[in-house]
Order: sequence, then C-alpha cells, then structure tokens
Amino acid sequence: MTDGAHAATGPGRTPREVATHCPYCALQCGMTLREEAGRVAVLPRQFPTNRGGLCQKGWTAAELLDHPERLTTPLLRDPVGDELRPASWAAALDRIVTGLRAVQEGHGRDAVAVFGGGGLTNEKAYALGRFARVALRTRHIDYNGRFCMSSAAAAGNRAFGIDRGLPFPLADLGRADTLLLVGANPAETMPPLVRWLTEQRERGGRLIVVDPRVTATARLADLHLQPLPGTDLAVASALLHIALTEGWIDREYVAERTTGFEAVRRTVAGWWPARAEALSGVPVADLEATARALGTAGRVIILTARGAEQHAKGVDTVTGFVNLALALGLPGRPGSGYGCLTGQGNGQGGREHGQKADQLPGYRRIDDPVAREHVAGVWGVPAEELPGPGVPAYELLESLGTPTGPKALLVFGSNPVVSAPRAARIERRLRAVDLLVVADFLLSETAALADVVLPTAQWAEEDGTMTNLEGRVLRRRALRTPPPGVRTDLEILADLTARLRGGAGDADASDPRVVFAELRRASAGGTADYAGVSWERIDAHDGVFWPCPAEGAPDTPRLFADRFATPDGRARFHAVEHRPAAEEVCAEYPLHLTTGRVLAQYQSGTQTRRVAALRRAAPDAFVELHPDLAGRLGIGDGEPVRVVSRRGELRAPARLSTAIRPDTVFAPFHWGGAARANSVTNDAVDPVSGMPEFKICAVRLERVDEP
Ligand SMILES: Nc1nc2c(c(=O)[nH]1)N[C@H]1C(S)=C(S)[C@@H](COP(=O)(O)OP(=O)(O)OC[C@H]3O[C@@H](n4cnc5c(=O)[nH]c(N)nc54)[C@H](O)[C@@H]3O)O[C@H]1N2
Ligand SMILES: Nc1nc2c(c(=O)[nH]1)N[C@H]1C(S)=C(S)[C@@H](COP(=O)(O)OP(=O)(O)OC[C@H]3O[C@@H](n4cnc5c(=O)[nH]c(N)nc54)[C@H](O)[C@@H]3O)O[C@H]1N2
Ligand code: SF4
Ligand SMILES: [Mo]
Repeated sequence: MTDGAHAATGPGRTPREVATHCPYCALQCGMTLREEAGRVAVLPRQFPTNRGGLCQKGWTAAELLDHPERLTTPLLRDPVGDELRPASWAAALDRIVTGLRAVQEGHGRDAVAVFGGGGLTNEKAYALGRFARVALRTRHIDYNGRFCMSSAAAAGNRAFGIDRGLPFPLADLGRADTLLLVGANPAETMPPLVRWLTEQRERGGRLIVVDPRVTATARLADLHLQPLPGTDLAVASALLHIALTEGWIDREYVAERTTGFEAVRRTVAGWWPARAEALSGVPVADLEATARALGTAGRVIILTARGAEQHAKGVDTVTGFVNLALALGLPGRPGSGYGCLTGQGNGQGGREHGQKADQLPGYRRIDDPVAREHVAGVWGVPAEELPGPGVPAYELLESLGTPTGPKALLVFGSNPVVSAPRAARIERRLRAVDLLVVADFLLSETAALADVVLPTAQWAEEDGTMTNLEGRVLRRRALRTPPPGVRTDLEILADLTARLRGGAGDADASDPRVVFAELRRASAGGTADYAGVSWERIDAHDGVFWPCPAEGAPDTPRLFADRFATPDGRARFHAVEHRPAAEEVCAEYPLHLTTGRVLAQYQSGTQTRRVAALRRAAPDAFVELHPDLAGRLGIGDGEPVRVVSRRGELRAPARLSTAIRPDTVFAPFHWGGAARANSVTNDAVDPVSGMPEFKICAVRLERVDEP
C-alpha cells in the first residue's frame, strides 16, 4: 500500500500529506492522509496505540469524503409533499432561529433540547455545551455517550473519584501476567489492539475472556467463560468470594488505600461459586481458575466494555469488578489496574467538557456552586443565569413532544432512530416535535426525519483535538477545506449563536484553536484539567495525558500511584448485589437477545453502510443462533427470521453458529428499517447512570414463512 502510494507520485506533482487519526473508534489509530490529484489515500502511521495497524474501517475512511451521497447544501422540509428540499444557509438558519424562538416563547427556555455525540471533537463538545447553556439557556442537553460509557463512568467516579477509561497507557496490556476482559470484543471492535493481546500471550501472560459468545477475542483466550447475559455481577462476586477464601486479598492495600471493604466482604460471603454457576452457567472450576489467575499473578489488569456495562445494573456490575480489583490491590500498582475500554472516537473527551446533562467543562458538576462560578466567569455570564442539570439521554428523547417535554431538538453527531433503545418509540417522539434540526454530512435515518438538515464538515476537513481511550489528548488535523456549501459544526454553532443574539457572526467563535484555548481555561482546576494541554505540546509528543494542570507541569499517563481522586485519597468499595435483568424470559418470550457489533460496520451505520468494501464485508444484518435452537424451531441457515419482543420485532436472515449459547440470540445494531435491532431492545435504564439495557431482553424467534 505504502509503495503503491509512492509509485503514484509523478514528477512535478506534490501530494499533500497530513498526520492525523482515524475518524471512528476510541483507539484513534494514527494514520496519514495523502491527497493527490483530488484523491485521498489512507496510510498507516506509527502511533503508540496502533503501532502502524489499522482495521478495515480505518483503511476505507476516506471514501466518504467525496461520496456521491455527501450532503453539500442545507435541506428544509417542505410542508407540501412533506419532503426535504435544498435551501440556502440563510433560509435554513432563519427557519431554525424562528422555530427556536417560537418554541421558547410559547413553552419556556427548557422547551429546546440539544443532543450531542462522543464522536465530536473536544472543541465541538465544549462549544455545544456552552451553546445550550449560554445561547439557548436550556437545561436540556445530553448525548449518545449515555448509551455507551455512562455505567463505567459512574462506577469509576464513585470508586476512584475520577472517570478516565484507562488509568494507564494501553501498552501496559502487553505486559500483564493476567488480563481479564469482561464483555469486550476488541478483535472486532478495536482490531489493532489485538497486538497487545498477542504480545501479552507471547510473554507468557494469561488472557481470560467473559462473553456469552465465542467471539474472535474469546478464541484468543486461554480461558473463556461463557455466562448467560446479565450475570456478570454474580461472576464478579464469586471471584471475590474465592479470592477471600483462598487468602489472595491484599490486606495492607485494602487497609491503607481504601474504605468500605467490610460491607463488600459480607455481601460476597453469600456468593459461593456454585451459586454463581447456577445463575451464569460458568462452571465452578472455571471460576476458581480465573480467581487463581487474578489472585496469584504479579501484573493483573481487569477491563470491562459494553457487554458488562449496557445493563440496567451496569453501574453495579462494573462496581463488582472494581471491588475485585481493589481487593486484589490492583489500581495504582505498576502494570496492574482496572479500566474500561471507551468506545467512540472521542468517547473520553466527549464526556468531560459539558455535553452531559449534569456537567460543566473539566468534568465539573453543574450543581456545584464553585464550578458554576468558575465556568460562568470564563463564559462572561452571571452564574445564576446558568441552567441547572437536565435529564439523561433516554429520558430526554422519550419526553420529546410530550406536554412537559422539549418541543425542539438539535442533533449533532448521533443517529438515535437506529441507535436508541426501543427505537420505534423514539422515532415517534422525534416526529412529534415542532422543530427537529440535524447536523450531519450524510442523510442518516434521523436526519431524514428533520425539519432542517445542516451539511457539516468531515474529520479530514477540520482541526481539533480528540481524547482517546487512554485519556491521551490527540490532534485531529485538516487535510483540506470542506467542499463548497458545507460548514463545520463550530461554524454552525457560531452562526446560530450570532443570529439568536441578533448580531453578526464572530469568526473567532468558530476557530477550533480559539475554542480550545477557552476550553483550557474552563477546565482549569477541574477533574479533567486540560489547562496545560496545548496543540503545540500534543504535536511535540505523542499526545498529552490529562490531567495536565499547567504548561510546565508533567502530564499523567498513570493515575492512582499515590492517591485516588477522592477527598481522602482513598478508593471506595461499594457493596453491590446481583439482580435479574429488567425483563426476564417467560413462556411467551423464552430466549435472551443480546446485541453488539461486527468488525466492518460502525455504530448506526450511517457512515460504514455507505463504504463499498465494508458493505461487501458485512452487507446485512443477521440473527446469530445456535444450531440446536434452530433445529428445534425448524430454522435453516440463511433463512429469514423474526425476533419478537414486547416492544417490536426485527427481521433478518438466521446465522447458525455454535459460538453462541443455545438460550441466547445475538443481533448487530448497525442497520435501520426492518432489521433494526433496537426495535426489539428494552428501554429499562440503570438508575444511577441512565444507561439503557441494550445487552439483554426477552424475545421469541419465529420463521418468516411468507415470501
Ligand atoms: N467494528 C466496530 N467497532 C467499534 C464500534 C462499532 O460500532 N463497530 N463501536 C465503537 C464503540 S462506540 C464502542 S462502545 C465499542 C464497543 O466495543 P465492545 O464492548 O467490544 O462491543 P460490543 O459488541 O457492543 O460488546 C462486546 C461483547 O459483549 C458481549 N456481551 C453481550 N452481552 C453480554 C453480557 O451480559 N455479559 C458479557 N460479559 N458480555 C456480553 C457480546 O457478545 C460482545 O461480543 O466499540 C467501538 N468499536
Ligand atoms: N442495540 C444496541 N444499540 C446500541 C448499542 C448496542 O451495543 N446495542 N451501542 C450504543 C453505543 S455504545 C453507542 S456509542 C451508540 C452510537 O450510536 P449513534 O449515537 O447513533 O452513533 P453514530 O452511528 O456514530 O452516529 C453518528 C452520526 O453523526 C454523524 N457524524 C459523525 N461525526 C460527526 C461530526 O463530527 N459532526 C456531526 N454533526 N455529525 C457527525 C454520522 O454521520 C452519524 O450519522 O449506539 C448505542 N446503541
Ligand atoms: S481500530 Fe478504531 S481507530 Fe483504529 S482503524 Fe479501526 S476504527 Fe479506526
Ligand atoms: Mo459506544
């Protein structure tokens, strides 16, 4: 590939090149973009996280830049025929501002809501939060990270006083003696990360994977635990029970660095391994082998991802594994620890700078008077004018257009029609608002419902920063300017702010460097302190790890060496108890449905379903089921099936596989229409984090006999 690109460089032609990162997931693989004769090629680049590796999505990312379906003009819904038609920017922005004013005059400021995304740069996430609180003065802003990261974030905050997905660099994985992955399938969701797993095993380390399916990741493991979905907390409790019985607890660490162990000890005393086996189906011998590998090795890392987290008890489940890690003395011990694999490109930074309902920049709480005073000072407004906390994403979407809910919604960087739980209901709510505005570069299923669609720039057309799964702040660098007719998200927010104020646009407000400088000041002194992170400093190193409180101060690749971010510096145990899934199987809905990802598609699929090579690799949705189950139901491989829950159904071809438990079926969520997995999923949410229960609900399976 590299050779080919060089060969194409003819004499006299200077290809343009820029060092940047992939637009998709939180691994943020380093890549070089090279433009020549109008064509953009992706070349792998050495970076500490991917070490030159890219997955198929990264390789093909540039295809969308000049895609024929790219939006290059605003679209306005024409009431005649109910169609979206091209319009000028002036007409589109006027329609938005008129609509927002009408809604706020009729129903109050909170009648306008904003929905963001974990794919937005730090600058955009920050600007979106400021736009909601200062220009719109609404309390209603939240984002899709609520569907992604929120359970691990809440568990991290309450245990460690800080939420940074990995509190250590990714490279530590390669040196772990024991690595436990719970509900994570990085072989498909972050393929270049497998290098670290390979290195780990080559050094003689043990890899243990907990997943109801024999995934590509599970196949790499020395030991695979295959629990029933929704039983991870029972597994975690049994592991701690065994560690206690065997005397593998780090008593000195527990005494000196933590509080609250006694209550946890009492709770897990009741979780003898046979009880966990009865619930989860994981054999006692495997639980014992896992506990031994964790309890007796030197460098031990425990990681969770969405499989363990996307449950109505996600926070408690993560807490169960955090308790285990603390009891073994892992967090802060060199080479050891607990972490969560953040998902979206800026899933980490996107949850730090104020697009969360309860948050101000720097991971500050919006209900903290000192934080309000500080941020209001940076924004040049009185603190009492800042709204209070809003509500989490699902609650927000679900209330749209209801008598007490918001009547207008602006969406930046999400496609909830495909990705929200119980999506048919959310689709109805989105149709019920007076004004729906979507900024996107492609006509997503959500944009297709909008009253106004704003065409926005893509990743290779803008500068900014992203914070990867390690808490490392990186530079996204523009290769070219956006096509004519397209504006950046920052320009859109600046234009709307100016029009709402009745004033002229402010070029500074849309300059990512200027916005980042302000973000640094707004975050200064907060938990996620970026005050010392400059673009120059990122450029001079391989990124900068937050917290980094001053230009001259070191950054923080590793947290917790001496203390935790709690007031007393100690980590906190929380006693947590297993509880059943929000919806249990019954005679009518006898199977468990779990949902997740495939390698060649990304999220709601707006982007990757339009890339030819990815469409070839993963053309359609499917329902994965065990041949024994298929035999009982008379379903053959490839035959169309219907998955039915209390909320709706999905239709897709059956994919028979012995890799899944016979009592569970799996569907990827990357497709809309009849194959939409989220027509079926449960909208029960975690009481602490607001995370929906994407990973388990009760369904029945039917053959589709009609043609
Ligand atoms: N190819 C691809 N890569 C992606 C993405 C994508 O859409 N496509 N999205 C990115 C984003 S935003 C995210 S959040 C990450 C997600 O990354 P992952 O968390 O790795 O992905 P998932 O497939 O959602 O879930 C992981 C595994 O959880 C298992 N699982 C299901 N239910 C349970 C359960 O109850 N317990 C346990 N232990 N496991 C369970 C599933 O079988 C699945 O293999 O991926 C990122 N990378
Ligand atoms: N059943 C089920 N549902 C799930 C999950 C699951 O495992 N199972 N996982 C959940 C998780 S972890 C996540 S993260 C969510 C993700 O689901 P979504 O929030 O829908 O995320 P994306 O599909 O990435 O949507 C991003 C949209 O914004 C556009 N976009 C991309 N970058 C930008 C930008 O910079 N600016 C603007 N304005 N637009 C942009 C894209 O074209 C796309 O249409 O799905 C959740 N839904
Ligand atoms: S692993 Fe993630 S960041 Fe790396 S190339 Fe693939 S999608 Fe992009
Ligand atoms: Mo995610």
